[in-house]
Amino acid sequence: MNAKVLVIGANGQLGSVLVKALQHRYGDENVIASDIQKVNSFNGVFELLDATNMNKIQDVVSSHGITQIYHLAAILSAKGEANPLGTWELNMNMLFNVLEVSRINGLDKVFFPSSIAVFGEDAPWVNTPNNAYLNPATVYGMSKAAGENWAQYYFLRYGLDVRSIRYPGIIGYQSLPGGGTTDYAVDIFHKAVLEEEFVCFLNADTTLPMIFMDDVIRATLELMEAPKKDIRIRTAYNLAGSSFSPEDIVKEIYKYYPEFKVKYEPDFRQDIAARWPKSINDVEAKVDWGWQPKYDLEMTARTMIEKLKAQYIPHE
Ligand code: AKB
Repeated sequence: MNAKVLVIGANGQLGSVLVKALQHRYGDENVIASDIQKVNSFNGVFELLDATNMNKIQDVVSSHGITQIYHLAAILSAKGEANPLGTWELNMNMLFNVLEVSRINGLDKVFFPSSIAVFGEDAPWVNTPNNAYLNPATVYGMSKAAGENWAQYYFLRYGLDVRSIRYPGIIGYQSLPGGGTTDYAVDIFHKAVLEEEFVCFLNADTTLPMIFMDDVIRATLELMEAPKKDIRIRTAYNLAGSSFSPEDIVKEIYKYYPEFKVKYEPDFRQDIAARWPKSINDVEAKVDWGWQPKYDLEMTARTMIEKLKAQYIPHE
């Protein structure tokens, strides 16, 4: 049977890019993008969908004959701290609705993104293994750690084929992130290309795991298309691109903009970042479904600057 894919959270940093990749893969008519608002420029099939409403998810699944859901909607690490109980409620409620509708309708596959935010102070900070101890310190991280276990529960108990990746910070030129601790790593490139000063909310030497958007999209599709028997981890797979700090990015930016100005004004997001790993061991993803990243920092910076320049200054 042909895949009919529903993307929940299609307007987000990842969703907006993933929808295009899925349209390319399965055909525009087989990808239903959904979010709580419609973006005017969107091309394709769209449904207004608030994932806290299980009946509405059910309606969309029934009316389009959905076979797979990519559930990308969540409140991220930094924004979540403004309203811890509300964030827990929202993130968990949406996930439960997606899992239940998927179970009841016997969907083929579900994708649920996890994050490096599941790790806390007691995991090894360098080369953090997949099975490290999880004691997240943000409500977002707690919702992802719990969500991973619910994903595994639905697989073990009901046979629902839920797959998940722990995303590092995602850097892409196509869309803007919102509410995350790693958002600085996108904003800094926009400021560089606009030749404006950048105020960084992390310390210069705060190294975090990061990944380029094209690698993330490829990883997500590779995981979802891997044979079921190869998916040995039913919580979530660690995924690594490369690891770097604000000052490492600034060094790359200087190659293109030697006058670039940055000042460091760490805020509460520094405390969040300080409890996350510096680098990730993703050997299981490599062994189980053949994951290999392509973009290092140098390629990421070059591509970001080229693409953003073309967006901001199209005739140069
Ligand atoms: C965030 O910073 O909250 C996210 C993430 C690492 O999951 N980008």
